[in-house]
Amino acid sequence: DGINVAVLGATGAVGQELLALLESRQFPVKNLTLLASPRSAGSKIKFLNQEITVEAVKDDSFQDIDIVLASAGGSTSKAYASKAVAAGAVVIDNSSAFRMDDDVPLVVPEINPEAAAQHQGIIANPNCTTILMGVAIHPLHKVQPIKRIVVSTYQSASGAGARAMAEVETQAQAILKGETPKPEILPYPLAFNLFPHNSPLGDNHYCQEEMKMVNETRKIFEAPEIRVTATCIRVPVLRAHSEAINLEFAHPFDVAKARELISAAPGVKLVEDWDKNYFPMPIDATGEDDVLVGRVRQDISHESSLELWLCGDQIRKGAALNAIQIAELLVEKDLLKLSQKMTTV
Ligand code: A2P
Ligand code: 11C
Repeated sequence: DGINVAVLGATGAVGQELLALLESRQFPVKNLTLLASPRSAGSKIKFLNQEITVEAVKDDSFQDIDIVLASAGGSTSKAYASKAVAAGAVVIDNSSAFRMDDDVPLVVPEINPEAAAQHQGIIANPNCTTILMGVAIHPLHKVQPIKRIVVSTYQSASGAGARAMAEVETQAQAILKGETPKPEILPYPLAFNLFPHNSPLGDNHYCQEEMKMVNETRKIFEAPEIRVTATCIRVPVLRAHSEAINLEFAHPFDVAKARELISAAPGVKLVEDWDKNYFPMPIDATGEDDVLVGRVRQDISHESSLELWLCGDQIRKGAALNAIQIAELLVEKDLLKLSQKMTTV
């Protein structure tokens, strides 16, 4: 008994974290298949007490697989997700390829676990910035609907992958030696610098990363009326993202009540020491499952608005942990074979 799991993108930053979480959360893995590009085929990765050989993903890689955890980029997901579903697997996809498709649930287990039951073979994991913001603000939205969100992000290198993280470290070392390294993975120097997110810009002058925060939040909250504006910035931090968030409500929201709700919410930890001026920092959030929230305060410029600040591990709750929680939900609620049932009925 157990679940046959394939990790697509097993050699990447998120893939590695997926494997660590499958181990540490004792996910009931029967067989584990590790898939990546031909570049990594033949390399070995340790899982529990086994050495597993990485295979180059192929159309027929998904026979007998129950769950595919995909984190190998949108084009790889587009190429292989339908093959995996046709072979009877459920794909939990970390890319942006299917998130806004009507027949693909976009799930954050703390917010909309019920949406997972509607899957037809693919469940999408939201963008990291959206997940982190969602778990922090949904507890307030449930009590009084949010009218408008103004968010600014401070996004770590991990969001651009393992090679971007390595580039920031080597860049910093080179700069300290007086050299001027040429960026290779990231578009601009990131060490001792920052830049607006480099995803493609739309006609409205918002980049794709910013529009993900707008559209995905509305879909997960099932609240198309929420107005959202985002400014996304890449900062020289290795793996935790931060966000400054302003929430506007129809009526004033008691700040003490907001703190209470955030403290009690799953997946979130209130971290604030107003006397010591101590609030969440990316180094505190690194390696943590919870999103750290603090500086919850009344907006002095608007009576019905609150301000808050958060830091969350981009690779964990922003990606791998959320995907594993979805996998756990599928097992717990017996939702794995739903797609097969639907096609055979
Ligand atoms: P590989 O290591 O063989 O390149 P990250 O986001 O940390 O850069 O990781 C990306 C992951 O996606 C890696 O595991 C990478 O494998 C995998 N990947 C990238 N392109 C492809 C592809 N065309 N087919 C399969 N896997 C891919
Ligand atoms: C970043 N959030 O930090 C991005 C990376 O849609 O999953 C992940 C993009 C996505 O750059």
